[in-house]
Amino acid sequence: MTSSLQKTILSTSDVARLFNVTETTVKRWADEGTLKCQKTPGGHRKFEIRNVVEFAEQNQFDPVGALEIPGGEDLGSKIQVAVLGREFPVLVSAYLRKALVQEESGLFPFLSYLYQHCIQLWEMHDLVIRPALHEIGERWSRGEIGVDDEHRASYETLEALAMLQLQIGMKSRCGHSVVCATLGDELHEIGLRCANYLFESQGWESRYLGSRVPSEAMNAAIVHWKPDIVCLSSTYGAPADRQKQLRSIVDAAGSVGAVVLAGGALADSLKMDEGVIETAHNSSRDLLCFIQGFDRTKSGPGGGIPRT
Ligand code: B12
Repeated sequence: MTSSLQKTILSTSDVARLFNVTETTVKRWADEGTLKCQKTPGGHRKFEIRNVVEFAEQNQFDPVGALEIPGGEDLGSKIQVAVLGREFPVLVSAYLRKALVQEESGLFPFLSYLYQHCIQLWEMHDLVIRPALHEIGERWSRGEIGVDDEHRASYETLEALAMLQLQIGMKSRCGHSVVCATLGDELHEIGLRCANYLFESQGWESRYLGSRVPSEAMNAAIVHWKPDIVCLSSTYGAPADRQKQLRSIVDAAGSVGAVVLAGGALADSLKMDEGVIETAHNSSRDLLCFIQGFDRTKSGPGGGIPRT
């Protein structure tokens, strides 16, 4: 049975419930074409979640009703209340449970549920996933959970983010491109994935190289693809090694006029005296502001970058 948490298509009554309007109103929106819908052979209107979210954004409608979470979800009613009240600490606890307790329904249905209620991608990254994984790191360092739990939670998170991305889909291409990679021996990749999906959701073409890319391969990719931005994420590793690799990346990026943008826990230690590198942005929210204000013609140190 498909639960509401797993829905990718909403019915007329679901949409009516989300916005606290009658089904007749939803049908009118659909028939007028303001809210995109498909009709089943039986004539029922069906709504793709991405279209409902886009409709809500365009009309500045906030969901005021939470979709049902059927039986079996211990946290069901708490999640419903939290998603409407944007009580992020409750959503972080729910994420943690789902990441650590095998019997709980998975992380993708949960993220999808948040998306259905118009919680934005950057909010999921910065206010749910990041604090939840931070807590997992704390529990691991206190010896309360094993490395296996941490690995599983990471894997499930990466998978859930990928599935969510399929559901959200891409805005039409904006003509900009980015190369995404981590530095050195770095295995921490979730922050980079968040950045990658944010770029894609804004219509950027992303060449995602992931972690442990040899320096020469990374530089060759930069020179080949000539991206507008080289996006780096750094969490762990010896400063001297990172700095050396960074120097060569900045040179490669400079040769094609790309801006180098770094984030992650160690981003601040990546500041360079010279070269085009931006480290002022260290969250998905900042990154979104940056992407939305990006203007390659003004690129250069600090160029085209709105300070928040
Ligand atoms: C998951 C995890 C792992 C996973 C990574 C799996 C994967 N595929 O990514 C695994 C199990 C492999 C791992 C391994 C290790 N880990 Co680890 N890990 C973590 C953990 C729990 C979560 C990190 C994470 O994904 N966070 C979620 C993301 C969303 O947050 P984020 O990375 O900060 O990204 C956000 C922002 O920083 C920003 N951002 C990130 N990148 C970018 C880029 C740009 C351009 C912008 C604008 C923004 C931006 O936006 C993101 C969204 O908000 C942290 C705990 C913690 N406190 O962070 C420990 C942690 C980072 N790990 C740690 C350690 C010690 C290790 C190991 C050395 C353990 C070991 N002894 O083997 C190895 C190192 C391996 C290596 N060579 O890299 C320490 C690091 C301490 C330190 N700084 O020295 C931590 C802090 C745990 C701890 N409490 O001690 N780890």
